[in-house]
Amino acid sequence: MNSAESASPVCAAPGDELFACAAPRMYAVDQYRKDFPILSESIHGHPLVYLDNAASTQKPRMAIEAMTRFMEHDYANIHRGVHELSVRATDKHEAARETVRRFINAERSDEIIFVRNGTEAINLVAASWGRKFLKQGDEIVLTILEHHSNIVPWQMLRDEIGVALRVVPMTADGDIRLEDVKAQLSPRTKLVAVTHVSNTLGTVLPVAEIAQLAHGVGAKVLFDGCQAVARMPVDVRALDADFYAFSGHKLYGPTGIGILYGKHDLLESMPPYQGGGGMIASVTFDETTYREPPYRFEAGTPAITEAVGLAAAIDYITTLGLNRIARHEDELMSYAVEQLRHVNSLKILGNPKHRAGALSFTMQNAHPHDIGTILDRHGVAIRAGHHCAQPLMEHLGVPATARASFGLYNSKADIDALVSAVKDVRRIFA
Ligand code: C6P
Repeated sequence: MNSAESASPVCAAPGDELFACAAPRMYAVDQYRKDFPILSESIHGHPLVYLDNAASTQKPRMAIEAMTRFMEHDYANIHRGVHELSVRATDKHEAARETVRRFINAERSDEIIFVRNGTEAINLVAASWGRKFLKQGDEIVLTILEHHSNIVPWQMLRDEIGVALRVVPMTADGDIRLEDVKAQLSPRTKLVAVTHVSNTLGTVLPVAEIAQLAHGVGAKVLFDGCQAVARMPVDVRALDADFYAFSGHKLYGPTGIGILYGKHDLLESMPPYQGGGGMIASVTFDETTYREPPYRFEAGTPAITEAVGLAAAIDYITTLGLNRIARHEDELMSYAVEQLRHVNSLKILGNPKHRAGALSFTMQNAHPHDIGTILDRHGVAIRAGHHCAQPLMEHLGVPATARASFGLYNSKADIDALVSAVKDVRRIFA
């Protein structure tokens, strides 16, 4: 059974759009949960309540089985062999690229570069595009909400080249306003690199409008889509993204694989990021010439099995429908905010207009790590820490937060378990 067959109770009608059901039916969360074997685990004697999806999502059986099947029947290295298995593996790897292209509605599959994760995707842009096209005095605009992966590569470039970083502040609610973005733009702005969804406050940024503003001053845009792609339809052409970066493991796929999307003309103008096998047209000891994108940026043996798994995961969630997943998660978020608001001594951080995925909170007298540890004893997995967003933590005046984050398989019963466990924390630290 392939992933489309097994996950198709809802959107199987011919003519269904990629992201929307022609005839939306009930969101069958209990049914989808069965597709994720790990969700039937018990933790400390409790059924697992997995609310750490912003860190990494669990894997549907269809993705696990696709990888096993590939390794048992089709596995070999790609591009280099004339033998049957190498041809099959190459075909599957390229088919996965096409699946990703369709998923984010890129125009061409050679705009899809396989990397290790979202972090590597951003580093690739900094090291290749940044080094070639930026010079001292140029400016890169970020926001206060960024993950370290979308801060540190630009700081490294600042230290190397002398570009300046400008930071868009947020409102007291944790929103990014377009006027505040505009205030940071100037003819010196060469890149606006912002997250699509904050991994800490869950803020959804107005990225299409940000792209318009950035392009208005002649700058390129890079969107960090790590927290967006699994929970809302993403159309890189509608967003007019120049670059879009994300990880496979937050998209119900395996670790070790991520994606950099780049507009074709931009990629064509960029030099390689790493040298090695697979990315060259010819090599002599005097000179090397490089292949066209995306291969120019894919030195060495890539994560072949993982590409197959990622494609299966994308097939799975596409069949469920990204719009339906988004609506389900929006409902869960509203329910969670409503329930947690009533817990004494608990403070939810931020109140953005549109919050997706992640909900951060603190509790009086209890350190977030204590909260996380006690919740774990109840079988509830959340994350506690700075979430690789230390500048945001500093701005919020906290060293860390507790963070619950949702996935397509979470239910209101999971939120009830969270609230009940959080009340136990309150009781212990009262
Ligand atoms: N956030 C979390 O929030 P990697 O590690 O490369 O797969 O993803 C990095 C990354 C980049 N941008 C955003 C917005 C992210 O949320 C993340 C990963 C995880 O728990 C780990 S800190």
